Amino acid sequence: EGNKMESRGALVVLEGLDRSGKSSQCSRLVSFLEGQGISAELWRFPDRTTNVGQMISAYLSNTSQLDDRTIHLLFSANRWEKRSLMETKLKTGKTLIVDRYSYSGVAFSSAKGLDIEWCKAPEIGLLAPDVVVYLDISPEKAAERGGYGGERYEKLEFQKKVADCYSVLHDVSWKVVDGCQPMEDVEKQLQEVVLDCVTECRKGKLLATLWS
Ligand code: NYM
Ligand code: MG
Repeated sequence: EGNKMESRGALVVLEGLDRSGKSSQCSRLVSFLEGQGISAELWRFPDRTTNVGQMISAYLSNTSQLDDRTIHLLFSANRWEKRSLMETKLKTGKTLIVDRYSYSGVAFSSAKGLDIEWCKAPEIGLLAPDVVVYLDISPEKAAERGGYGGERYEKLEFQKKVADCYSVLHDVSWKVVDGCQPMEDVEKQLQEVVLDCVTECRKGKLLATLWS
């Protein structure tokens, strides 16, 4: 029998340009939390393991071509197909550290010129993160970091547009961490933000939905 009063986990989202250091920081964060006795899991979007995720992956690796709105909706569907599992995990006390979420969806698609409100619409009703951490790095610095992997979107000119779109989405609740600092410093700042967030959720902060 589970304890019905068990506190929920926190929904933590890391956002940023390609090569901003999100993926490394997300895994470090999960290890850190587990070391603190906080049950946590690493999630990422796109989740390439599902059927939808495989279509996205083929698009990103340029082995398939899709209309801009079509791929936008697939990215969104990839979050919708995980929504109920996400909610269950949070309610059973797991903290989820999520590498990209709806903000990537909106920033990357609106960087192509799609209307931002149109981009946000399919995200409405997804779970709202308890905290969004933006790993801030200039597109130029990101490009210098050992180059990109060669997927679609991994081009300096496009990343500049993505950075502009993120700055439009950005609100006061976001925690901005300077991604150019030494890895250990970024790590420390993230730990602080996330521990505070976990505490708030344990105290009963309600789970909300997008777009808020
Ligand atoms: N991306 C990611 C989108 O365009 N829309 C989305 O909704 C999400 C979640 O996919 N360049 C883009 C951003 C990345 C690319 O992500 C693959 P990653 O984190 O490199 O696997
Ligand atoms: Mg990538």
